[in-house]
Amino acid sequence: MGFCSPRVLLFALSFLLAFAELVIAKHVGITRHYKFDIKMQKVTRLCQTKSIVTVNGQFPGPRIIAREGDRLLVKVVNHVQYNVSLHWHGIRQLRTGWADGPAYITQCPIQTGQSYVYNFTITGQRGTLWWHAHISWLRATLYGPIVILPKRHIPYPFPQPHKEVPIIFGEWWKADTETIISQALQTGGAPNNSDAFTINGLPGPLYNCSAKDTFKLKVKPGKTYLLRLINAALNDELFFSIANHTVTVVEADAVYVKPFKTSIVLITPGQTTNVLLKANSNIPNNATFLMAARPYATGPATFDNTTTAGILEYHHPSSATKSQKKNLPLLKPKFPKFNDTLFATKFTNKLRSLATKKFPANVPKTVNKQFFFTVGLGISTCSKTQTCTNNTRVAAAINNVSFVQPNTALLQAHFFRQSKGVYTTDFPANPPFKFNYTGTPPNNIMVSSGTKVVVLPFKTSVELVMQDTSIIGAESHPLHLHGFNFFIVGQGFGNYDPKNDPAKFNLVDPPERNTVGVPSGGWVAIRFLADNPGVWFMHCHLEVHTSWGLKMAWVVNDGKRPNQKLQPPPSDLPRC
Ligand SMILES: *[C@@H]1O[C@H](CO)[C@@H](O)[C@H](O)[C@H]1NC(C)=O
Ligand SMILES: *[C@@H]1O[C@H](CO)[C@@H](O)[C@H](O)[C@H]1NC(C)=O
Ligand SMILES: *[C@@H]1O[C@H](CO)[C@@H](O)[C@H](O)[C@H]1NC(C)=O
Ligand SMILES: *[C@@H]1O[C@H](CO)[C@@H](O)[C@H](O)[C@H]1NC(C)=O
Ligand SMILES: *[C@@H]1O[C@H](CO)[C@@H](O)[C@H](O)[C@H]1NC(C)=O
Ligand SMILES: *[C@@H]1O[C@H](CO)[C@@H](O)[C@H](O)[C@H]1NC(C)=O
Ligand SMILES: *[C@@H]1O[C@H](CO)[C@@H](O)[C@H](O)[C@H]1NC(C)=O
Ligand SMILES: *[C@@H]1O[C@H](CO)[C@@H](O)[C@H](O)[C@H]1NC(C)=O
Ligand SMILES: *[C@@H]1O[C@H](CO)[C@@H](O)[C@H](O)[C@H]1NC(C)=O
Ligand SMILES: *[C@@H]1O[C@H](CO)[C@@H](O)[C@H](O)[C@H]1NC(C)=O
Ligand SMILES: *[C@@H]1O[C@H](CO)[C@@H](O)[C@H](O)[C@H]1NC(C)=O
Ligand SMILES: [Cu+2]
Repeated sequence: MGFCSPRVLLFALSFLLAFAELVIAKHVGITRHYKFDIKMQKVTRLCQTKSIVTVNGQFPGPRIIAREGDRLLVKVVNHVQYNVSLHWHGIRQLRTGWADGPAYITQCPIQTGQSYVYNFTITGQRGTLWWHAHISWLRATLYGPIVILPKRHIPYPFPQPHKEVPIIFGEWWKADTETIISQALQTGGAPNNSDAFTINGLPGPLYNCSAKDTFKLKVKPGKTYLLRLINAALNDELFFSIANHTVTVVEADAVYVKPFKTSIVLITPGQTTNVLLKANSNIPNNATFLMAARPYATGPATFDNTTTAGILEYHHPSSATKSQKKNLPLLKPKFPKFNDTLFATKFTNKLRSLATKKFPANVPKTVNKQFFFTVGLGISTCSKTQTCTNNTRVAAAINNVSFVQPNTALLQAHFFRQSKGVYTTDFPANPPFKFNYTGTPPNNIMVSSGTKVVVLPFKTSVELVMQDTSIIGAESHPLHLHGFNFFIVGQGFGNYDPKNDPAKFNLVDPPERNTVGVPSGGWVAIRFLADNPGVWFMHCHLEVHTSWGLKMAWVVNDGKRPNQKLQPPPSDLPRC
């Protein structure tokens, strides 16, 4: 029989078909194009109209919807007077650090009239993430959800919801937010508190002159809804609750967790949490419940002590409704005290990775390098151009180093081996000296400053303990790491004890996230594998603390193989 006999051909054809099917089943990612025009838009909230920076005139900004494996091409065109850069919060950006976005870390800002195409692939992630501006305080109004669906034909590890609803919390100032932060940096004090929190851009009925700006979610009894919660507030961790309802937490920071029920969710700026809401089948038609969010606040400063609310409204299928007509009360949820750290701890301790065969928790079991970082506030001297009281200003630091923003992007300096005069590689692995971090602070509360990084060889397994300090005041700090997810292997109160605490670490099913609240007056231990070459920002996601210098960067060197190296910069990368 010859090679081209019909039987051989048929065999070859069926083999090819089977192969093609295999490839299709594996889901070949597609490329999704978005155009983001940064422009000003007049918006009225709380009876006050102001001009805000938006994407495409929308507030909150447009939703990005993609599937795991897809490539995103987001063309950003800057039509406003401000420098802009956008960050795709939680996206791993494997070897594509140029698309990560923090200004002066991975790119120079997109200046007025310029554009830049963010080009990246979503690899190994599905769930809720979000995008936001990453320069000054522009993220106050420049933010939106990123919904990453699983690959085609791959189900959720929980029942398919009837509907999926992004719920993005924001923080609203009546005044211009760029003026707020520049004024604070000028005087060296704390920036003015916000006037309201928002749900999907709307403050809701608990504020004056705001009832018409209320987010409403209509539900059908018996159906299940997936709420994709995102905390985009600038400076406040939030409790979220729906009157008379419990929700089931199923995912945090785009990683599935072991489901658990709760009536209150705690979410820090930078975090996302997916919850299932079952609309009860025995609730009367048109019944309404408030869904609300208000701060969890532990710091020394005052805060915006207000509550944003939306309305959950029940709608029965029309036939059953006609007869009854009742005036049903609007039920309000109950919240813990604003500083209920015990509640916060109980909540975060419930978060556990799924740790199944399909969704393993790949916790680094061995550690190559250990770091101990103190995080907290301090003071610094003022420059001549500032107008400070007593010549001091509030500052914030990691290991007593308050980060000074460079004039060019760290990633460029790293890639082109031109770090001289841009950054130094001596970021300390430990604080300069030991003290009772959560006790009486040392007399000298001055911080030092610099543009310092930690350099890590490719695939270093890192253990990092972050210790809150009580200098000026103990406070929960939501630390966010770019370029990686990390495992939260332990947390506790007081001073971290390197002798006894590691024995209690959870290396089996710790939660995997990109943002973690360092407990107020306590510590948290995380582990991550430095398998992503580039320069990766780590900072407090309370924007006020970032402005004060609570930030640093990790430089992860290339590996040996071609697919372990940072890609070269795109040709349209903005210049400084
Ligand atoms: C996006 O990046 C990929 C991989 O580096 C590259 O092949 C492609 O040409 C880029 N696309 C655009 C529009 O820049
Ligand atoms: C901040 O608050 C102070 C005191 O109330 C006020 O004088 C100042 O104008 C406010 N700043 C802005 C930018 O609104
Ligand atoms: C709402 O307006 C009333 C009357 O003007 C005022 O007394 C009250 O303090 C305001 N409440 C808030 C939360 O601003
Ligand atoms: C809501 O909960 C309260 C008590 O927590 C209860 O009295 C009330 O009947 C409930 N209402 C509905 C509509 O479920
Ligand atoms: C915040 O407001 C609540 C009422 O909503 C009040 O009970 C509480 O004392 C206030 N807390 C602070 C610190 O102002
Ligand atoms: C529910 O609300 C709709 C529209 O708001 C109204 O037409 C209907 O009569 C109401 N039904 C009941 C039972 O109150
Ligand atoms: C919470 O705040 C109250 C003041 O409203 C204070 O008395 C209490 O000690 C604080 N609790 C904690 C745990 O800090
Ligand atoms: C400034 O210094 C004086 C004298 O040391 C002190 O009394 C005052 O409280 C200080 N003011 C501030 C705002 O720190
Ligand atoms: C640190 O200070 C706290 C609060 O004053 C105290 O309870 C604790 O015992 C001190 N720890 C050490 C190790 O001295
Ligand atoms: C921080 O650095 C400053 C300036 O070098 C120094 O005076 C201070 O003692 C240091 N503080 C701590 C807590 O390390
Ligand atoms: C915008 O960025 C460029 C490049 O870093 C810088 O030279 C310029 O001063 C910035 N402009 C503003 C208004 O911050
Ligand atoms: Cu902080």
